[in-house]
Amino acid sequence: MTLALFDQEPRLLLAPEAWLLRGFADRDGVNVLDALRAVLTVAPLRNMLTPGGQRMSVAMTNCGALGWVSDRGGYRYVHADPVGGLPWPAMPGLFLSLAQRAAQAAGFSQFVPDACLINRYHSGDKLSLHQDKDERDFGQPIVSVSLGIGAVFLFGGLARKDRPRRLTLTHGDSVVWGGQSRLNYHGVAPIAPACHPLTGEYRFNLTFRKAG
Ligand code: MD3
Ligand code: FE
Repeated sequence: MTLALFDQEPRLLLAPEAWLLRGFADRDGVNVLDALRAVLTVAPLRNMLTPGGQRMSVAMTNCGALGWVSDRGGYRYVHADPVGGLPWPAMPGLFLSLAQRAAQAAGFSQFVPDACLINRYHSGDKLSLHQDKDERDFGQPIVSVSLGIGAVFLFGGLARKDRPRRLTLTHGDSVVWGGQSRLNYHGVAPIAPACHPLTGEYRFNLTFRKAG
């Protein structure tokens, strides 16, 4: 129970066409995590190799028609899970509706994601500064949903040298990046050890994209 007086501004403009929706997924958190657990039994989390041959600290998997993968051959979207060769599990209806509602709240009314990348972070895990540019149409926004323990998100500019802003993302926060901010550099600082009642020592991030 949170007193309304203590609520934060629910819709914060981070940059042109980039919105932070604090607590957007709060009411769906338990159900999203239930659906997530079902996905993970079909497509287990794994630590992918970067094209340079380094093992990523963040564990990843996907649901939806397309899944993002990285290996010695590079970054790409594929229809089948390389672990087992079967199609990625379908995107749960709740994931799709959550992503579409978040996109709508940020002014993107026609978002139909076909890919959901699932990232799991533990203490010390990080994601180096990068751009998301493996998708076909940069006119499509990206929706992210954070669950579990918090993270310091690094939000840079269009050039790698632009000093990133640091933004703490906590359970239920959603961010929508589109238009002029679609190709901004971003990353996640090393995760501090913490515990969340619903996810234990982990942070999960769902990233919804229209990849194909
Ligand atoms: C800013 N994941 O998997 S998406 C990724 O917390 C990734 O795991 C982040 O970056 C995470 O590629 C959350 C955040 C994101 C996605 C696209 C963006 C931020 C963005 C596009 C432009 C600017
Ligand atoms: Fe990214």
